[in-house]
Amino acid sequence: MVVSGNKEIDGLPMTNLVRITKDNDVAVITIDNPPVNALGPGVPEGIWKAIDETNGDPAIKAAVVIGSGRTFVAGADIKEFGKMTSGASPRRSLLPLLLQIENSGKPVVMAIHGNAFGGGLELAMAGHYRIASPTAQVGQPEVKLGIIPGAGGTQRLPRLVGVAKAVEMCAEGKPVSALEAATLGLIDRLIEGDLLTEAVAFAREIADKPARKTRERTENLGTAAENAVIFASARDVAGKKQRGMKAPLAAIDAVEAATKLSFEQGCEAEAKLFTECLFSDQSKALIHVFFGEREVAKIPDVPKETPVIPVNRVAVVGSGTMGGGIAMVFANAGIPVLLKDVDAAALELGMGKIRKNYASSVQRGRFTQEFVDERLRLITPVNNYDAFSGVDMVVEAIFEGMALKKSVFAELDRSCRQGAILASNTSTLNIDEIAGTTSRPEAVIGTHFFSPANVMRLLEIVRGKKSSKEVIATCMQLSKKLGKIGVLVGNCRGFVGNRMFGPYRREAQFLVEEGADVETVDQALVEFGNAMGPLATGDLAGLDVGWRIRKEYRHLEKPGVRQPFAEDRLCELGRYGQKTLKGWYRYDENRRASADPEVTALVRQWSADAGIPQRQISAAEMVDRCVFALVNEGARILEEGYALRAVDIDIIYLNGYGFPAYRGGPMWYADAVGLQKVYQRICEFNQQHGELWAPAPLLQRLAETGKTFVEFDKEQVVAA
Ligand code: T1G
Repeated sequence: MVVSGNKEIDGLPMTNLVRITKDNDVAVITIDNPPVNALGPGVPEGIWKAIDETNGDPAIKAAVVIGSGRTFVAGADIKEFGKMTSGASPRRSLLPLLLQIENSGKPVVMAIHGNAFGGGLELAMAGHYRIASPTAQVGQPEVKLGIIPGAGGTQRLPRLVGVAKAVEMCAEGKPVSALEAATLGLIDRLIEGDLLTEAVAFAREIADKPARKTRERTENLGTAAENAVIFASARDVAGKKQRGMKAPLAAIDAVEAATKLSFEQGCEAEAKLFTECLFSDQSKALIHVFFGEREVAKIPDVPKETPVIPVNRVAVVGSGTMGGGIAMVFANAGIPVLLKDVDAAALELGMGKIRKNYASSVQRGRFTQEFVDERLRLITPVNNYDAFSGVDMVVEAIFEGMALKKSVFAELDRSCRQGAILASNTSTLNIDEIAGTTSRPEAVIGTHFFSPANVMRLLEIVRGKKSSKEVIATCMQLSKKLGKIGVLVGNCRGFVGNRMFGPYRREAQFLVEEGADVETVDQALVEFGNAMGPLATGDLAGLDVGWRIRKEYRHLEKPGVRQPFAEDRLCELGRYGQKTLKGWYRYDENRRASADPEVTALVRQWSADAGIPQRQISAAEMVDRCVFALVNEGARILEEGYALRAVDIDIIYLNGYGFPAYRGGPMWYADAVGLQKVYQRICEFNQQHGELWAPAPLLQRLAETGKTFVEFDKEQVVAA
């Protein structure tokens, strides 16, 4: 039974999610399910009813399907997936609806603005024609949720755009602009004017012409020989770019089915693969990530309505690697930047790096030369604070030293207008102490970018004791404009990400000191899914950075507690990592790493001197030691309130530390392993290695009461 309107269908409350109106001889079917017209309960039924009405009305010659509000259709309703995996009826399945549209006796024109994603694009492909606003985007992003298109997308898309492009779109999940879609044959016409008016005119134009059904087209399906090459290369790319993920490979299998089977059989193959993916742990983790990325934007005591400060001009102090990268981030978002350094020589060095960076982006085809020229024009090098009175925000990105930072902030306090945001990119220093040197601590906040700033998506926004709500709201909103994911954290040493990274890297060192090989430790974590091993990461960042910090904070270390020594000793030997071509590994002039027997010999000797027993360590223990160290510290951070939710920690780790998205982040991973198991393992490590492994009280409590971090987060929301 399918009806629309304000009725109840099989116990489902119905609102007016799909409207049908008539423009003389054209039916206009409007999907109105804010915010993104997801195909949630009631929408497919409504469209079905509207198509029936169109076909039943002799005065109607064609139909237009259009989305109300900001977009066409963003796909199936992701919130419903949990219900599907727990066995709800597939009654609302989209496949039959799409066949019904395709079989419609009257041609159906899909009019796309905003996004046609996932089920939205599948819906559009079942129409006989697609027209779009030039700014629209279309795509099959399902792999990002750990699933594949489930409503014929893998079968219809290759029929429209060819096998190679369909494989790319389904396996990589990247959206395609309407302009590109038009050249691919996915969009029949681009509409500059009013979409609905033009769609109705277009529908009239094609009403009497024979309409083609996408599923019956075969001309783009290629030959077996051509396709074999395409699929082999796609599997190769997926194995490298999406290492460890199952959905991209399933998506490739499904598109391959389109080239080998009939449409109906292909859909069956797709459905089987879709179900396998939907029930996988990877998909649950990735859906957690999808909602988590949106959740982190919600700050309980900084409501959505909080006024924000317009940020139209900024300044960055310090033109080193971080400062230069941050200036590029602002310029890429179209915001003019003053880039300040001490003198012309320092500035020329900084600007040179920026130019080089942009040139390589042009070379790799990421940006056009025009785009880069325009961005470079937005960056003005300056060697004094004279023009700072005209900026809305400053990001300080100088060397990590408190005295120096304080003098910069005192200067900013003198030079900047009241109301401007004074941000520090510090990764370790106390924001409140920095704020204290100004007459306006409410304007001071931490904006901790990750290196390389123009590439990494994470932005830790560090809330000082006095940071105002306006300043926080502005930075959170700005992060989105800058293409970053902003996560609000509290002001503790290392903030959230680096505070957890300390114990993680500490354990990697311990493992080597206990007898594991450097590359075996890294390999274990890479196989777990991390982008890089912990020791190789140290070499990349520079081992001397941590060494210097440790020296500064040595007085805070508790006597008698085990501390790693290998990295400090490597630094004493001048082995700082990649920059000295020697660290945990040795590097050739192209910075290609190889194992260094000298390091093995040195560590073995140091361990023998320290009396550390040497043993065989399994890959599983290596992963537990490093990852549970993250979890334990994460639990402390949560309990102390420096992160708002466990999911915030997950989002930090996925976007700033190369943690595999398909594992959902360290806290989600711990839930998936089971907190009781994690807690037990941490207790074992505590016995073996002492106080550093004292279990976090929150972890203990959750484990003992059979709860999860997800449940902890829900309780926080209720409490707020
Ligand atoms: N289902 C449910 N809720 C959704 C949703 C969806 N598909 N898309 C967005 N939302 C919510 C989101 O959680 C947020 O809620 C609000 O809408 C605004 O989103 C059958 C199986 C469309 C580009 O993967 O990429 O189709 O936080 O903040 O920046 O084969 O949302 O306000 O409460 O992101 O303007 C495939 C996912 C589904 C698209 C808009 N589709 N969405 O971005 O706003 S699977 C997707 C997006 C599928 C078929 C398969 C983006 C967007 P809240 P937002 P935005």
